[in-house]
Amino acid sequence: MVSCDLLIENAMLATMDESERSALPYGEIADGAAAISGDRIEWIGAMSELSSGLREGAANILDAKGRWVTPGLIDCHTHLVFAGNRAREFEMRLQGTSYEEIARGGGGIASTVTATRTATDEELFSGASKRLGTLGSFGVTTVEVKSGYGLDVETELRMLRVARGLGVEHPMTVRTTFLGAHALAPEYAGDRSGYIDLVCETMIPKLIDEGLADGIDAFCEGIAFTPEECERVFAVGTQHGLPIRVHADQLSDSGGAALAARVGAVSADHLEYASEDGIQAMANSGTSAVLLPGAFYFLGEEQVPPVDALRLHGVPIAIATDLNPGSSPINSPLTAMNMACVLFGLSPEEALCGMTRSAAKVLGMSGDRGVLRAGSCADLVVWDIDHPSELSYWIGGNPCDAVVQAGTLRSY
Ligand code: DI6
Ligand code: FE
Repeated sequence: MVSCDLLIENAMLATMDESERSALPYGEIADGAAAISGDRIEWIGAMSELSSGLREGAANILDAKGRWVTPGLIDCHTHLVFAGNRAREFEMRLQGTSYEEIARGGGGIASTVTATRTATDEELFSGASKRLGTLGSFGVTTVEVKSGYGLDVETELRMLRVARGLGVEHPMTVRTTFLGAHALAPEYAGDRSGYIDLVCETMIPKLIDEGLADGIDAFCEGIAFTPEECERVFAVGTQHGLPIRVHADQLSDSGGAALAARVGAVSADHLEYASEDGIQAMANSGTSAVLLPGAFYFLGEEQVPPVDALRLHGVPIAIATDLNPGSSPINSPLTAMNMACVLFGLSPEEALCGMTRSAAKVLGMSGDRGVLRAGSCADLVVWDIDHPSELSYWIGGNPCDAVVQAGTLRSY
């Protein structure tokens, strides 16, 4: 007897699957159905091709009533574990002080570091939990979470443990990234290489021992670390098999894109100031771009990332919130998609691809997440919209009607 645990029927499917028979935008299958068994999509296609046996054998049926169904959204770049907020610095910036000036004056990332170090694990967890819940309410099923507001051994490890705990407590998939090289720890002012030693020789071995990180990242920038300093960190990460991410060329052309290519990074993120050569190098090394329009918007930046060059060289483009208290206090993937369209000139289809298929690639989950395909993980969202372009169109509001996470209907 053919059977499945859940059948979603009468759905407009935006499969986002390039290999899908449908050559239509969004990998559309009109009047479609998806049969789910366990945590997998067992079958997906047009209602007209659905076998009567599969329908009769379905333990549960969800009638989408013509609504759109997409893959679960993937936020592949967040800093959602932190304490405090930086609303006072926001006021200062509005009065004319720049983000870099605040950082160089001891504020910025350093002020979140102070708040994070003094917060208890419970405080860190509950703040991050709320933010994760909000992302989940917008159809996010997979989230990447970075450390980087501890900058000492104990707090970096605590942040990663809290992030791991989020994945246990929430019905969402959480991937962790170690970002010890986010800023110079205040104790190491004047001893940059001493801090990089601490990251490489103490922090990384400890987090590897505890299995706390799925990837490694560094902030390559004038106010953070040089390409050479980042490379030292990445060399040790690579020894331990951690995929590399790079905060690259956000505020200046710091050679971040070229660095990402050189070290074989899975992604270079931000890229506002990336050079054409850097983009070409990324294409050659198979490095994806992650664009973070929330930070561009909130910092009032003017130089947009080289989207045409990314397209021209065939570099996959992911979009993420960069959710953090300093440069991107944005808790909605849909608002980030809207900004990617309005500020960076992406099409709504590119923006949705950026929050699904391309984001999955960045997290090493190609094929399994970010597309609706037989055999892939059953993370799906049912939306109250007439067309998927609406996901990038509305500013505010939340058309998310239902989320299936790994085959189970989720309550938020
Ligand atoms: N770039 C960013 O936009 C965030 N981190 C980074 O490397 C900002 C983090 C912060 O200001 O707290
Ligand atoms: Fe970031």
